Amino acid sequence: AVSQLPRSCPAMEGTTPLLDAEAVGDLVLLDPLTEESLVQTLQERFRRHDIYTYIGNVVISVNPYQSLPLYTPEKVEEYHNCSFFAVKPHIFAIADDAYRSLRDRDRDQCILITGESGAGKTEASKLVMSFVAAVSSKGEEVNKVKEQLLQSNPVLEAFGNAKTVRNDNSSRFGKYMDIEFDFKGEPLGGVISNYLLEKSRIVRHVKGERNFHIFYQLLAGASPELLRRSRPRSVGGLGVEQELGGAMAEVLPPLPSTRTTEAPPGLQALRIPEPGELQLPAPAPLPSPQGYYGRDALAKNIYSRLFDWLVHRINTSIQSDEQRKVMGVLDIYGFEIFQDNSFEQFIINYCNEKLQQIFILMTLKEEQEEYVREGIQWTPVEFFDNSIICNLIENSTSGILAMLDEECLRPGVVNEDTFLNKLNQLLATHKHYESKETQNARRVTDTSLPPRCFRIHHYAGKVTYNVTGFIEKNNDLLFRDLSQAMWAARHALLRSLFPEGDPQKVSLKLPPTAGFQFKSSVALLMKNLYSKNPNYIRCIKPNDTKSAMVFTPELVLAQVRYLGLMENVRVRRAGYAFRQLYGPFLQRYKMLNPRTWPRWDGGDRYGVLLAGLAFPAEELAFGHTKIFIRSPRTLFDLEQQRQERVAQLATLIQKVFRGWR
Ligand code: AD9
Ligand code: MG
Repeated sequence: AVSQLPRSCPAMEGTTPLLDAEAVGDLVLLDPLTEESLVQTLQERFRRHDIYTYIGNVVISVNPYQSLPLYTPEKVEEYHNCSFFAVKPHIFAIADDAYRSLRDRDRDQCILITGESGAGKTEASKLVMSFVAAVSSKGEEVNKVKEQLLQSNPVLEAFGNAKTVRNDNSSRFGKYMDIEFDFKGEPLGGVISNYLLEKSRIVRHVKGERNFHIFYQLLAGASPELLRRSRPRSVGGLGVEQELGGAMAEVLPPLPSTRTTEAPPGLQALRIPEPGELQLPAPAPLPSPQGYYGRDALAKNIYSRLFDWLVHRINTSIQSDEQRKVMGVLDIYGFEIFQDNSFEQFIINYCNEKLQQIFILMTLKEEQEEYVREGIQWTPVEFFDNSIICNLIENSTSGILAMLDEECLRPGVVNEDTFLNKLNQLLATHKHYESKETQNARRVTDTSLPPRCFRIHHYAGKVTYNVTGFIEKNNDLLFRDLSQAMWAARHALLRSLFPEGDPQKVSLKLPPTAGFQFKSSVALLMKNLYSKNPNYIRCIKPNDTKSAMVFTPELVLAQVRYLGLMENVRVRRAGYAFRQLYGPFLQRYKMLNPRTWPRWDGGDRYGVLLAGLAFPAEELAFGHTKIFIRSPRTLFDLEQQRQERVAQLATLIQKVFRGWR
């Protein structure tokens, strides 16, 4: 009988996907909130293939490691112009919300995607891009732009991704892409910035991993005849074949001499036809350690500069002259805690520390702005401010990076021991810094901290860094005669990659250190992000075996910690856990009050409804357009009452129908 009811009857409306009692779709509504309940909820949802969960407007995405029917054209349609509360949590819902806000409210957006290696960041960034491409308007010109934007992914992945133990398609660089739109919301073009390519992979990688995809693709795609000529296949679409083709021919020969534990198949085939040509790049006799160093530094430099050039080249083809509105998508390595952590982890974790800082600042700012907009009293929230840790690393006089730079520039014998000593002296009392020396001074005996190490208490956990290699990696020096040899190359592109090799332009100034460059680009990125409306996608890897349907709670818990999700929930519900526009709220709960349902008896409906619901006064706040509910429990009470009422009504209606028959 119930199936004959008119569609608009409230008794027919299901539970909102967010208020699913066993596995809430929004963790802000989790009650009680503990690490355990949070992980359990994610697990239960994962079991049901509900891989997306919210914390307010933050999406958590748990990698399903299988293809789920979640991204079909029908799904795009479902989430396009969707009402956030009426549909299941989804990455498309966030993309849609961001896109609409950009198009209709003229607010620049940024989408920040973080998570550990293999958690699904790159897939998420591609889903966002393809959703925006699908819902924005069509037309020949626009489609060409969209195609170019989407096509930049495979090119960058070929050169910047590699198989690692964690991920078969691991991005070995950080990427930020601004997609530019006109005032109607049509894509015009884009700009890509890249961060910290893992160039050491060119000369060394661990067993079971591979070098960058491009080398295998070149070899797999080339005919024996082509291989003999060392000319690769075109990369298609972006008009870079000519320049790149020649460049790769120059880049390929040095590879056989590099130390890879697993030589890519076929690389041995390669010969240097005229060994005489090696005379120029090998001008100075060096003891073997320096010789190896010079060789590796050259290979790394050629590749990383080529990668920068490629990004620049893609930018020149996708950049538009005008831009009205921007949506930035950031796909960057998450926090890393390994057995051995070195300079790279230090830099990556610094970046994540900055992202956490901006996350807290922006979430609080956004909350505050919403309260002001809605005319609601704002009470400041207690939260952990990680500025102290950011400062420990980046302060321009006493930060760890500054001290490292100082050590790198110091004349005379420099080594990491003097660097560590300096840190120990200057940071002896810093709450977030620890080493064997400071531990001794503080009379802490912790046998887990090895020599030559310092430990930082990051927001996401304690990480022990070994200083070995810090100075060399930060200096990142290329012998001058090598850059001069490259500058003398006949190949125009190769030559252009080494402008400092021009003997006319010999400068006595040392190039900026790797740490300094990274700090500056992070600062620029933060400034850029801060000017935009943030949207977050937090990716979680459910297991270490890339298996579908396996959820390892301990692994997830560790990520929940270093993604700062508990803090995230706390900040989100610091004021009011739940908010909704009056219209949908009234629609949902009007049946709870005989004065608002089935017929409204006049007057202010919200007032009438809420007066009838008998809430403690401090549980509610009334904004200009939204109602705010302080604790999840109140909302669940309300939902409970609604469920009971729905059941009651259903029985009643069935009785009536039976009476008719
Ligand atoms: V890394 O830091 O670049 O090493 P990501 O980028 O976080 O890492 P990636 O997006 O590359 O991870 O995802 C890893 C693999 O997980 C993909 O190659 C897919 O096989 C799988 N994956 C990720 N997201 C999804 C998804 N939404 N649906 C199905 C997925 N499979
Ligand atoms: Mg990736």
